This record gives sequence, structure tokens and C-alpha cells, in this order.
Amino acid sequence: MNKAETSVTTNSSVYDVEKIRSDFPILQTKVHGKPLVYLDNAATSQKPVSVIRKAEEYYSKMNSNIHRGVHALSQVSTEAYEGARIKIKKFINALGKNEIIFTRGTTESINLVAQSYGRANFNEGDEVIISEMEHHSNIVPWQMICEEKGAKLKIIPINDNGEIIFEEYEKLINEKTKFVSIVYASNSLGTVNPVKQIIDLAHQYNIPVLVDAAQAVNHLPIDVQDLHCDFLAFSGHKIYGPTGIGVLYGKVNLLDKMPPYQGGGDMISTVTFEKTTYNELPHKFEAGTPNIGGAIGLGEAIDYVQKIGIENIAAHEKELLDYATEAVTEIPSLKIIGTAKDKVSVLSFVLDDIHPHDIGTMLDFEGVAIRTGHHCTQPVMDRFGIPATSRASFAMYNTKEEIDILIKGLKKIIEVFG
Ligand code: 7TS
Repeated sequence: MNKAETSVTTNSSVYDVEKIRSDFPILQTKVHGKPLVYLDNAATSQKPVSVIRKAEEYYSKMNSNIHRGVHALSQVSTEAYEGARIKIKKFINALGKNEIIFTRGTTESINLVAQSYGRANFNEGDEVIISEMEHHSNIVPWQMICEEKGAKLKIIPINDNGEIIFEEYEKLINEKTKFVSIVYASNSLGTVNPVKQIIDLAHQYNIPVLVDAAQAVNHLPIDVQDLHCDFLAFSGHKIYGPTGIGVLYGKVNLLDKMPPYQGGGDMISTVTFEKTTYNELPHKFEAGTPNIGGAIGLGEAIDYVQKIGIENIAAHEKELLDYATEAVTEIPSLKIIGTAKDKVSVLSFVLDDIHPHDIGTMLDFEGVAIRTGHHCTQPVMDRFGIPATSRASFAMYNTKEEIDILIKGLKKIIEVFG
């Protein structure tokens, strides 16, 4: 492999993609006899060996329930779980560790805010603003609570490049608006939204904003104090961590006033049949035994990302995206869906007269994993008048050679379909 093509020079060092690849055992897998080319990172990322080992270490040396045992193992697992919370607090620069709530993932984080904040604060005639490019998990929870409370969902439209039309947002926001929930980076278009500007405008009206950072946290440095977001949600599995674990960040003054989302063990202070008082933050929002091993694994994944450096990862992924965007110009029948100026490493496209599912299936025979479909963003598909796209999404361990294999595969498919 040509070193010059696989390494990018970063501020501090040379980005050694081969070394990074060697940390991800699954990348050695063969699919249909071909080396795996994993380009479905927006769906879920692969895990480095340190995260895999951490899960093994947890279950073989630490496994015990947390916050409730005086015995040694319970103390070890509690310390590791709470240690992971502190790592996440530092990673996104939250003010305090009580602002970090462990959830199952982005979906649960958004549902928590909709069901807790929304149920307590939305009334008949109120309005909630989201955008046309949201993942279903940032649409449906708001729809559900709006329906229950008689509130209305307002949608910021997007332009032909897949960018938010900011002036339309300015027109939508008014004294009826009670909440704004916006995706940082779109999973089906790649668009990076001007979330800081979006938040600033909402705050002029004292409206809280939730940022869906599911596709941002693994690509961009995130500083919640700099963003001034009120809530931020992400999933562990998209940032090289385990599935079934995620994070809700919330400003302490908002979380404090919000009612619990679920009732059960660990979220209480005292219980009688007459009255229950609730535990302090963040435990008030973590009912029941959590995904302890998952949280510890997520802490390990964040250590790994910080070791490589999120800026270095971003620079490498930008190079891959630019390379792929240029390479597909060789295929005249290919149209990119999502041509925003500012994008994360997501390349969605359609090919004239060839259904994305056929593209996905045929690429699979070449060992290439991409995602095809509506990507849980049906309104985006409606906006572009298409049923589905094919989506290649790149991570820190992908290479230009893998993009070459994708392009070769696409050309072969076009030949087959005549
Ligand atoms: N928000 C965005 C922007 C996403 O991309 C996803 C998952 C979610 C929320 C939900 O995350 P979860 O971990 O709770 O499921 N997106 C994708 C995808 O693009 N392909 O598979 C899942």
C-alpha cells in the first residue's frame, strides 16, 4: 500500500491509518472471500481491541451491581462506571458530572427529554421546531408528546444541497415556540448544521435547544459550554464504543427541574406507599441496573479517540470524503444527494435506474458494506423525490484504496445493468 496515499500529515504527527487498522480486529474479516471494506460507519462503527478487551476485563474481573454494595467488587464496578461518566464530562466539556446521564443511546436520550421536559412544559398551542433532515428518532418522540399535549411540530425546510434554510428558521421562531431540537450532522446527507447560530437565536427567545450529536460526536470536537446547548444526545456505538449505551447531556438547572423519566431502583431517595422522593442528579434519570459494562466500554472508546485526536480523525475523514466525492465524478449516472458546503464523511448517492438495494447487494459480493434505504430519514427522501439512497460513510480506519474498491464495484454494477 502506498504510504503517501494512506497517511495524512496532521498538526502534531503523521496519521498512521495502517496502525489504526491493526487496532480493529474485524477489519481482517473476509466477506464472500473478499477482504471486508466496511463503509457503513454511520450505522455503527467498529470497535478497537482496547474496547473489546475492556468488556472482557469487566465481565471477568469486575462484574457487580453498582451504587448498592459494600463489597469490594461493587465498589470497583461503581468506580469504573462513575469514572466513565467523568471521561465523558471532560470529552464534551460539561460543567459537572451530574450533567451526564447514561441512556441506551441517542434515541432514548431524546425520548427522555421529550417525555420529561416536554410533558412538564408543553401546552395546547405551543410549538416545537425541528428540521426536515432529522433522523426519525428526532421526529417521532416530539410528534408523540405534541399529540398528547396539543402542541404543534414546525419544520425548518432544507435547500437542494441539503442545508437548512436559516431564514425560514428565523420566520418559524416566535413566542409560541417552546423547544428546538436539531441534528448536528445529518446521517443521510452528511450536512453539518450551524448549530451554534441556531442555538443563539433560540436563546434570544429563552427557548431551550437539544442537539442530536449522533453523527457529530465521532467526527467533530464538541464543547457543550461553547455551543451553549441545553441538551445534547449521542450513542456509544457510533464513536467506537459498545451498543446499548449512550449519553444525554443536560444543563444542570434544567435537569434539576425535570421530573424523572422512568421509576425504579437507584432513582429514588426514599420510598413509602404514600410518597417517593427522588435521588439527586444524574441518578434521578437512571432507573434500574444500567449497562455498566457498556458505560465502561464507552469510556475506553473515548480514551482511544482522544489518543488518536478527534481533529486528526476529522482531517483524515475530510480527505477521504474529498477523494470519494471527486472519484464519483467519473460515473456520469451517479448523483450525490447531500452537497452541503460543510459535511461529515457521508456520501449518499443514487444511480440512474438502479435500485439502491441492488447496489448494496452487489457491492456486498465484493466485500463492500454500505447502507441502502431511507436511513430512518423518510422526510429527506420525500424532499429529494427518491425512495432511497446508497450511502458510504467513512471512519478513522478507512483508506483511499477502499474507496477505489467501492468505485470499481459501482462501475461493475453499471456494466451488469447495461
Ligand atoms: N440521530 C441520528 C442523526 C442518527 O444518525 C441516528 C442513528 C440516531 C439519531 C439514532 O441513534 P441510535 O443509536 O439511538 O439508534 N443512525 C443510523 C443510521 O444512519 N444508520 O443506522 C442508524
